[in-house]
Amino acid sequence: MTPTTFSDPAAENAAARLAEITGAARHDLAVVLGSGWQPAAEEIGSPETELSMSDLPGFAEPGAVGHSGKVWSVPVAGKRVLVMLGRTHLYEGKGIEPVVHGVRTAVAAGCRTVVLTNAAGGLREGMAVGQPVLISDHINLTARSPLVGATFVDLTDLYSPRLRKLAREIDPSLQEGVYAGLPGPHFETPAEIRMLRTFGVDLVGMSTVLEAIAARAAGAEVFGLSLVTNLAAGLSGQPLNHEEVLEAGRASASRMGKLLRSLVEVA
Ligand code: 6GU
Repeated sequence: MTPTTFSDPAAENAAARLAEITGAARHDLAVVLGSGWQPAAEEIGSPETELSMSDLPGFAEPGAVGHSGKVWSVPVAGKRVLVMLGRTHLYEGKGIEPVVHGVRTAVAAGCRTVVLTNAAGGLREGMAVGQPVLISDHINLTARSPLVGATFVDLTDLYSPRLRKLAREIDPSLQEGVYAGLPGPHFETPAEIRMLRTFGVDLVGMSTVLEAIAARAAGAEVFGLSLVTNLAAGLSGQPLNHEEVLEAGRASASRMGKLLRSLVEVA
């Protein structure tokens, strides 16, 4: 991936402060963890430094339940990994900048690779709760872009084929799917889920797509991993709730974390 001339003063500021607090001149790889993924972070490694997102300029304190708003600097296999425990969602109403500030800060801090994880509803026949799915591509249904002006960024192979291949070598049972990112915070109606299926969507969630676009535009290699925390509306006969999403995250966190650790080692 060719580094771009992209620069974002807010991200540069936050990256400078991060370097000051952690004493690490640069970080190599960032991992953004979604709802309920906190225990997965521990599997990646022990933090050398833990800070609050509020210690860094430009970060909104994440509001959603299950997000702690911590940032860890973790040494893994000779790499310096930036783990973000939580993210800002579009549905928090703070605008698009705080949603992408984390990945932009990571890239400004030196990260050439951005790993995005999330909790998602499964749409595809045969998908099971607790199943990890590699994101092969996305459909951005937020009607927003984190880019402004004449930033005509190519999104072919947005989700790195190289990293997806490495992940499948680590775990050959991993499936891939297309993730649709919606603004939320409500879940979809059963009719919307039927529509999304006809669009070729396998996974639905409320994050990731804007961060992936911002990370690519900043010149990073992007990897996306969804955990199916529930089946999408109308597919299970049960109503959806956020607690079930968090619970499924907790149940699968250690498996997810081990996979992320292995990927970070070889990425
Ligand atoms: Cl079913 N929909 C959306 N939009 N986000 C989710 C989800 C469903 N399940 C987990 N996150």
